[in-house]
Amino acid sequence: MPAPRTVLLTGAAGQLGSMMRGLLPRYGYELRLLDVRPIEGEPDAVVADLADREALREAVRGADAVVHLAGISVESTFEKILRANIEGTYHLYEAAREEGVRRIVFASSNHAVGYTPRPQGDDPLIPVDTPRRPDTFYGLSKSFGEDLAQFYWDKHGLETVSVRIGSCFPEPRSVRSLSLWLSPEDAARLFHAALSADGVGHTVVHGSSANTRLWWDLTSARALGYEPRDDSERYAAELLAEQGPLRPDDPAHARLGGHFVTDPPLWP
Ligand code: NAI
Ligand code: 15L
Repeated sequence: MPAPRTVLLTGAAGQLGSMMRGLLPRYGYELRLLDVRPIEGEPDAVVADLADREALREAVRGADAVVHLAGISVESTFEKILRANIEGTYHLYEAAREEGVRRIVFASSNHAVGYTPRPQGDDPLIPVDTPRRPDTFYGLSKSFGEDLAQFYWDKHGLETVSVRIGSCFPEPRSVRSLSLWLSPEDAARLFHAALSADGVGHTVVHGSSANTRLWWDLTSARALGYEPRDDSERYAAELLAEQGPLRPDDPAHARLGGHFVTDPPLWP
């Protein structure tokens, strides 16, 4: 596949989207922006809901690839998750297929495998083919997105890299996220690798920096050419002093998904 140049960034108004708007052009991409919310200072951004197939078709037309960040990014009611994340991602894939887009980078999440016990002691890192164990309706929608991506590759030859993002914020916010943190700069490195690697078919990768306390295996991400440069360890002393160490007897500390595992489900 020729190196993509024009990339549609969905969810461009969000916190990750805003950081990627600043970082991805450094790799030579020309970004088109889409979000259901207007973006200040970006008059050309497409303001559209993922339910609007026509708007999606127009937005992807002529694009080489899509970085799909749009959607509800935390737990919500099943109805809202269904509309934005499950149906919305389907609409995006259909628009991409209809317009001949060759590759999507899909923002999956650690919450697709949130019930997985975190490694303790000498336990091995969690492999990327660990069974999916969603911890929320939100995590279920990411699990669906990964299956959708596999289906569109097998059925239509539309490639996807599903990035199971750990925790991507300017700085880690908790002791748990010392293990899962993906720095914004490493996120851009990983998205660039996912956009530019050859022959990805459907590849699932873990999205974290090179954290000292890493819980999951980055081999499939590195195989795309991703070379993380950041490590959350420089935040460890302060976060541990504030929050104390993770307790193995606390279910929210013992599973990958953290409090998403123990929070009660949201009903309409
Ligand atoms: P965010 O909530 O800040 O941004 C999501 C964006 O999607 C928002 O700007 C929102 O307006 C837009 N959006 C929501 N529903 C939409 C719809 N129906 N149509 C069009 N746009 C819609 O979330 P954040 O943190 O920027 O995350 C981006 C993506 O990465 C999300 O898909 C999230 O699930 C995923 N992710 C993020 C992680 C993180 O640590 N930030 C971790 C794991 C996954
Ligand atoms: C996610 O999937 C969320 O989108 C983000 O807001 C964080 O909660 C992150 O996971 C996390 O697990 O830290």
